[in-house]
Amino acid sequence: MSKSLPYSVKDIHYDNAKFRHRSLFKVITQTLFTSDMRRECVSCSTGKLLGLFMIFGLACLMWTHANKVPSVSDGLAKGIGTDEEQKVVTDVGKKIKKLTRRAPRLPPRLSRNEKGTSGTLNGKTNEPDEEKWKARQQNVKEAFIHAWSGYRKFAMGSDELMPLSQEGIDDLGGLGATVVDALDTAMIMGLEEVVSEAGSWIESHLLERISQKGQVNLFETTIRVLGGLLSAYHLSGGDQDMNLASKGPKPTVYLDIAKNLADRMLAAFTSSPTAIPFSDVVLSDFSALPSLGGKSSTSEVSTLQLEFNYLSEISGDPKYKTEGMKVLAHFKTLPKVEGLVPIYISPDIVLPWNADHSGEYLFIFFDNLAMKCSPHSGQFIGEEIRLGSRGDSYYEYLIKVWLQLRSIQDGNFTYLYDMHEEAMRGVRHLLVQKTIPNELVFVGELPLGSNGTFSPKMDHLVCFLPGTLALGATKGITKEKAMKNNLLTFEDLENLKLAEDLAKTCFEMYSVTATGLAPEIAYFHTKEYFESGLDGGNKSSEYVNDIVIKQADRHNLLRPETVESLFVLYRITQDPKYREWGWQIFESFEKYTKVDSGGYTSLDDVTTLPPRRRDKMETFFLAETLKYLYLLFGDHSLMPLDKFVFNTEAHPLPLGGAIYLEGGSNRKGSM
Ligand code: DMJ
Repeated sequence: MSKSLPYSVKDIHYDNAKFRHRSLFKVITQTLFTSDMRRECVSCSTGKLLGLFMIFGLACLMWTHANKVPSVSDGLAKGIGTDEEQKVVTDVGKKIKKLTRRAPRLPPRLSRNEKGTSGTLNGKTNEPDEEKWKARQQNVKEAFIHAWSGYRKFAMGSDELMPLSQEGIDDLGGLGATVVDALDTAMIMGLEEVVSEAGSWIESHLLERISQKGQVNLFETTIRVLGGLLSAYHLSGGDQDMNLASKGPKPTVYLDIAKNLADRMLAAFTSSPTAIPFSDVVLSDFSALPSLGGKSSTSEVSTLQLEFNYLSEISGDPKYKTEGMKVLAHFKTLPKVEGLVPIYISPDIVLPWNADHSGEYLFIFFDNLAMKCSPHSGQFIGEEIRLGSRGDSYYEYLIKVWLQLRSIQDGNFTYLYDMHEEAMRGVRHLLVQKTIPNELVFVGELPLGSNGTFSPKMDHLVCFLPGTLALGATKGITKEKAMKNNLLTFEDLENLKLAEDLAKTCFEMYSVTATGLAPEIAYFHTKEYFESGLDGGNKSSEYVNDIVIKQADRHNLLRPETVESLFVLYRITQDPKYREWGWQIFESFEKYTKVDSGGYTSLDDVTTLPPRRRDKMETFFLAETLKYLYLLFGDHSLMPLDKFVFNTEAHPLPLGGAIYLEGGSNRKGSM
């Protein structure tokens, strides 16, 4: 059971005298002879000197009194003095304790700068400013309505909208992914009509689709469809035995469909010979298969647990959590590079002694039969390490699953917190570098090609990391509160600093381009790497020479990671600059990606004006990008980060409360 946060153990690493226990004698002598005092004493007046002696005398007096305090056993044996006397001795004891108390690990004070930027979350409301943000939040709501109406008009029931062609496309297995992904954003925004349309479609069509559809990707279906259903269940009051939605289906509809879907997806876990699930499932016949080539993405297999755990919680059936958590328990046992992991993993079996290791594949011989296997068994494949594609949400779920399980005091999973800490240390040590000439902080990749060196390349996907770092540092409460309560370790502060530096870089990836929108991938100017003529097109940006954007990486898919981190950082640091950055990004989306007839489109090249357009509105634009912007501009009491954990597709799941207990009953309704 992890009743308290694992802060105190960190103390022992600090080589700083002020963190160690000090005797009363040392406290007094150190107070008298600190360097400041010594400096003053060179010219001190007799008055000051007398003052010092008085303090010393008083302390000695208290010390003698304290020594007279009888021990508890003395008291019991002899029956100690009057109440009054006892009060005096206890007070003196307390005073001494105060004097000898360990100094806090870090001063619970904010710098003047931090105080100055606390904004409205501090309790001091700045009304005209709040009006401005309310209006901006309304703009985001209108953008969502525009996106939804395009989808509804041209693509209702398809996975995604192609806004230029004005038709739908099924790229995600044909489960109407946009409907389910968008639903909880509409609930949060209070858009009853959309909730009713999406909810009714789900009620009338989704079960049928699930039972008829063929192969879908386990990860995409979990984070978008299962995650969307679970969030809708919670937000409509399901786990409180209420129906909060005035329109649309009853919450149990979402839960029943979620269970049906997850029961089919369990095949990915149960068909695999190892703890690593297969990448795809065939929904119609409850079967599963590995990806072509047998490699699974590390991020995919480790980004299912928030959803499966919550489903166990609300359904009362532990099987989902059991299967999902086996994966992370297996990851715990695997060798890592300072907590960092390769981006591929194999779900295959352990190889027996009679395997031929000579080629790319292994051949196992049984009599005259040869069996072809991929070369590992539930082990990582290759040496590519990155926090971008195929690696990203592994690092996101370590801390989020820990937060989820901590909130139900399930202490069996503290290893997740340790893995998170180790990984973030690894990021800081092996992957963080600064650019030339302006020292932007970025997170690169390992290794570059076959020579195994660092690559100064960062996917936009990595921009989830500032949010994850900040969440891991304060566990969702504000930095101010965490500092007041002395909850931040030195390492937490380092992670927060990296979060803020990296968020700036992510924002500059937008502002350095002609459109104000980030490319899919950026390279960074370092001592070892630069290519001229590949800037973002905004010559007035201070960072035009720090960021290199290659031809093939210039697209923008309406991705959410940067605004997600801005939202989390705003909630945690209360620094209003994050809202302003978010607003600039939103304005660029409005200017260059909005399609008049309905919907928003991804772009082919963000570095030229007017930008070439692609023809797709990804589901995460409604599920994540617009939701995070709406929350960023809104009141901090909406979806607080210490009460909700967002899955990687921005579907909020409640922390604590009605969690299923192993071997026990479902504590439904105890939120
Ligand atoms: C989303 O589907 C999820 O956030 C996922 O983890 C990776 N990225 C896309 C959005 O960019």
